[in-house]
Amino acid sequence: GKVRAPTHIISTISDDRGEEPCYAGVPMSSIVEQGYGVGDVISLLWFKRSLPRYCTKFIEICIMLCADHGPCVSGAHNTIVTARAGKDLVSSLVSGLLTIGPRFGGAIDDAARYFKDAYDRGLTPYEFVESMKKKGIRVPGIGHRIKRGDNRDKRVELLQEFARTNFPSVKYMEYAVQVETYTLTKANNLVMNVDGAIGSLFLDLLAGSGMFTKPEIDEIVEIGYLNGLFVLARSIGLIGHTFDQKRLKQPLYRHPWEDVLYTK
Ligand code: Q5B
Repeated sequence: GKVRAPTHIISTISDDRGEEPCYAGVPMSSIVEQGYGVGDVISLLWFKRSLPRYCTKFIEICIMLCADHGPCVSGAHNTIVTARAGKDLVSSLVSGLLTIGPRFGGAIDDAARYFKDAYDRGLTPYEFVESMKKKGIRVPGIGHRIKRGDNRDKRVELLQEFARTNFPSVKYMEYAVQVETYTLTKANNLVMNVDGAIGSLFLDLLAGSGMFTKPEIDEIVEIGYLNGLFVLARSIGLIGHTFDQKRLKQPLYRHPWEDVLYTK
């Protein structure tokens, strides 16, 4: 009989063999003609399904809110220095992207993991935060260099407002808010940050939309899809910073001696 030659790659998200490319089985002409947005494309290529409009709108809001946060944050700083060293777009972009991690922008997956585990196990915010402290782990999604209890992050408020109006349930977000209420009693900078807001709200999207089974949710949280939202979004800003530096013909950056503590 017929013997199928073994393949070296398995792929399940897209196919370019026909007349037009398909994303998760949806042809490009449908994507364009039916007015799909970038949230729909992310749904198809990352989650392999079409999600309801409020979910894709939420994804798009995350992308817009995280696209940039000024020139002083870690990622933009690296990109600016690299562009000023005369490097090309891709080098400038990746040098900024490489700063995304547990402290900067890449705490979304861990925020989702820890908030989910704590909520599902019925831990009170006090028990959760204190158990993290005992383990010496900073609560992902909590804390910011410039935002404070009396100067909240507007992006967090906008995400929460959208979810409270559009999501069927915001139980994980409300739990994260309770965690924040407790951490704010410890220090004024321990506010919920944009990573914590996206992490907790994405749990609500996954659990409340009815579009994912429990094993699928566990797999998404375990693999860690959500930092991808920040990586994708911030690429927009980092590319902008590269063009900005080139347009401004900025010279090689050298950090001033006065701003370094030389010590033995
Ligand atoms: N402490 C974000 O730290 C930051 C604590 C904590 C318990 C916490 C810190 C942190 C978790 C990771 C996270 C995402 C490093 C942040 C982002 C995108 C951005 C960025 C932008 C954008 C800030 C002072 C004292 C110490 C610490 C304690 C701090 N955080 N305790 N849980 N989470 N958060 N990252 O201000 O007793 O003195 O030793 O790691 O969620 O990246 O705009 O810049 O869009 O670009 O440097 O918004 O919170 O505070 O390190 O001086 O700590 O607070 O243990 O206690 P800071 P530190 P003690 S959003």
